[in-house]
This record gives sequence, structure tokens and C-alpha cells, in this order.
Amino acid sequence: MDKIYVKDLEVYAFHGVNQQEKDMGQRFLISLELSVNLNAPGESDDLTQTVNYAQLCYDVEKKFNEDKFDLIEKAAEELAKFILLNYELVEGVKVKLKKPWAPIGKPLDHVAVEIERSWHTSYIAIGSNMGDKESNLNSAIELINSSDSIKVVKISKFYETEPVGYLDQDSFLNGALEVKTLLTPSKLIKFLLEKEKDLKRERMIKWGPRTIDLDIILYDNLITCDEDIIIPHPRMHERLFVLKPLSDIAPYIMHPILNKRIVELMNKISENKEL
Ligand code: PH2
Ligand code: MG
Ligand code: MG
Repeated sequence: MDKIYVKDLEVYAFHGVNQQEKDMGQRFLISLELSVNLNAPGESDDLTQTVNYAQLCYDVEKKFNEDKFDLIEKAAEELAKFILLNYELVEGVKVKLKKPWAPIGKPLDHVAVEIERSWHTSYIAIGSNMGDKESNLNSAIELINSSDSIKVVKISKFYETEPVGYLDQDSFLNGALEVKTLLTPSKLIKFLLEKEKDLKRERMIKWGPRTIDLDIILYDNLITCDEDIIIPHPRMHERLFVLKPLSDIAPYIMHPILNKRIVELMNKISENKEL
């Protein structure tokens, strides 16, 4: 990915654990590495197709100067988030924050932290088989979109599907979403479980009736089995009610373990199954 660099922008600010740092302030040096596609502005010579680094430096200075955090870790994290949320063309950012005059009573060149943050692409399966199913799915999408750290990019059609697993229940309405998110997988799943609760989901029977079910199916090309989340979803490739809506919005993305495209996985199982 192409980059725009800002090196050692000097900003006076008030971050620090010591009261004296909060009251008096000190100089910080901010370095940024923005991942931006520079093809279009490289062709067009048009400032509106890229990030105006002058504007960026003003905005960063203002934001950094307004906040007051104990830790440079927190100050860097908030700055990365500020840039990703306010500059649409920025897909990722590395922030290096130096504190050359840290009052620690020792001679040193500087202390610093460096973090790298970016937008991630995730696919989420949504389903409902209680109450007004369509309205439940639409409310879930609205709730998901209400966080500034998640943007719903694509929405599939909704499909009525027969229950799989626990059969003695009403049919489902299923769909799939593509989202852009700043959340890590474990933060994302925590967020989705909260939204399920907001929509009055109660967990009684495994695979039983639910007002809403929100499952992470894929997250970038990640393969993980953290305690709280398994990605890709371990049963996604067996389930037409996941693959059919997913192939509406992302037919050609790859399953990172099976190395097959979504349409291929879907065709494989839809040969012998009705939706
Ligand atoms: N979800 C399940 C179990 N069975 N069947 C259909 N048709 N749709 C679902 O969303 C579904 C299911 C567990 O999450
Ligand atoms: Mg599920
Ligand atoms: Mg679930």
C-alpha cells in the first residue's frame, strides 16, 4: 500500500502521569505513516483525491492538544482512531509518539510508543426466527451501524430458511453483512453479543429459537481460535443459510482454510440441499 509520511511534528500538550506534566505540559514529537491509495491523485494531480497533509497536521495538533491522558499509549491510540475516523481515504495508520523531555530525572534521547491500526473487513451472518423477523434483522443492522467503529458496507437479501440443527422451531430469516471495523475480533464479538441482548435475545436452547443471532463468519484473512471466538466460523461451509446470503455480497472471497471461494462452497452443498 502507498504511504504518506509525517515525521516528528512538534506539538505542545499535557499528557502524563505526573500532575506537573498535566499542568505545565511539554513538547511531543508525532510521526505518522498513513496507508492511502495514491494512484488516483498521482494521475489527476487533484488534492481532493488524497490527504492534505497540511490539514492533517493542523487537525492532529488540535486533537492532541485538547486531550489530557496519563499514558502516551492512550494518547497514541486515540490519535490513530481520530485519523481513521475522520480521513476516509486512510485505510491504516502507524503512529509513533515521542516524549523527548519526559521528566524522569535521567538523561535520555526520548521515550516513545509506536502502534499500527487499520480498518478491517468482516462478514457477519444474521438470523431471526421469532417475532417480526424482518424488523429484527433491520433493527440489528441499524444498531451495528450506530457504532462509529463499525460501518455496514453491504447488506445481502434476506432468505427464509428451514431450521438446521434443532428442528422443532419456526423457519428463519437469514442474511449476511459486510462491515468495515476498527474493532479486534474479540471486541467485535463482544459488541455483537451486546446488540443481541439489546434486541432481547435470551439463550435457552442451543440452536433454539432466537429474536436475533449475530455471528462473525470471516475477519480479513484471519484464522484464529481465541477463547471467545473461532474464525472462520467453524460451520459456515456446511450451512446454506450462511453461504447463500454471503454469496450475494462476496461470492469470490476465499475461505482462508479451505482455500475455496464462497460460491464454490455454496455450489458444493446446494447440489443436494434445498435452502
Ligand atoms: N442458526 C442456528 C441453528 N440453525 N437454521 C437456520 N435455518 N438459520 C439459522 O440462522 C440457524 C439455524 C444456530 O445459530
Ligand atoms: Mg448462529
Ligand atoms: Mg451466535
